[in-house]
Amino acid sequence: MNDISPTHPRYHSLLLRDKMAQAYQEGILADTALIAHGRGEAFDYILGEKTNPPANKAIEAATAALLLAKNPVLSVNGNTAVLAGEDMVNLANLIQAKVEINLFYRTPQRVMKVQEVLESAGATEVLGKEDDDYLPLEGLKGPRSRAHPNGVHQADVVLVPLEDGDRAEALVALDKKVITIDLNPLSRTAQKSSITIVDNLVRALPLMMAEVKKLKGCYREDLEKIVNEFDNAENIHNTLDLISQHFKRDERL
Ligand code: PTJ
Repeated sequence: MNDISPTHPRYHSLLLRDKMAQAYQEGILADTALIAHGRGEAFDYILGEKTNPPANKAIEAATAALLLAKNPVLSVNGNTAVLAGEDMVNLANLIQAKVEINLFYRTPQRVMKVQEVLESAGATEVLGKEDDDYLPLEGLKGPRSRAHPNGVHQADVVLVPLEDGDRAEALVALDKKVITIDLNPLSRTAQKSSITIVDNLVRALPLMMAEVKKLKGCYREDLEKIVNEFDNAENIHNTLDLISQHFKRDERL
């Protein structure tokens, strides 16, 4: 771990970089994980490294959808496990969701390492392990098409942070409500998902847990109203507006 001063203006971002670099050395992450992280950092910088109003709106809708779900599943890849494994497990416990590993660059070694991260974060049941049964997800090829019969395969609502576009699209085509957390509002995943939270995973998950506590006592009709009134395309459009305002503001520099 590098010695980073808490007074450094990019302290939190540098801490996360260190965590990712360390996890890469330990073989938890895919070879391209740091590139994906860097893309996320660039968008986060443009978004002011804060949770913006459209993200808060999506967080509310996503939480309502998860509370309404019969079989909610939280899908975890390498980046998600390293950046926010504990928050994913805590959120799953809070809403009684299942946790399932799904890796784009799947190897038995990485699956075991991600499983270890989740178990040491307190997960008692992890699906998608190397020896687990699985059914292929229609419309997808390769290892990422693996879906646990009691997990993603039968889920009605799936949270897929930092997902690839093909898998998000395939899940939507199977009539599942797909919630993603992705800092890039232009990614295919962001555009194709049912509810897109354009925010950093590390900020969005604690806010989702706070929202669960807020919405837990609500009537189903109130939760349904929140979900039905949410317009993902409009919300992404509002995020893109924020980004363009950011650039206009900086024209003076
Ligand atoms: O562990 P694996 O094998 O499943 O591989 C995981 C990665 C992330 C490497 C793989 O799925 C991949 O290549 O993803 P992409 O296609 O690069 O997409 C990752 C998306 O996540 C990009 O749109 C990034 O902007 C976004 N992103 C990166 N870091 C964050 C993020 N979004 C939210 N919070 C972040 N911290």
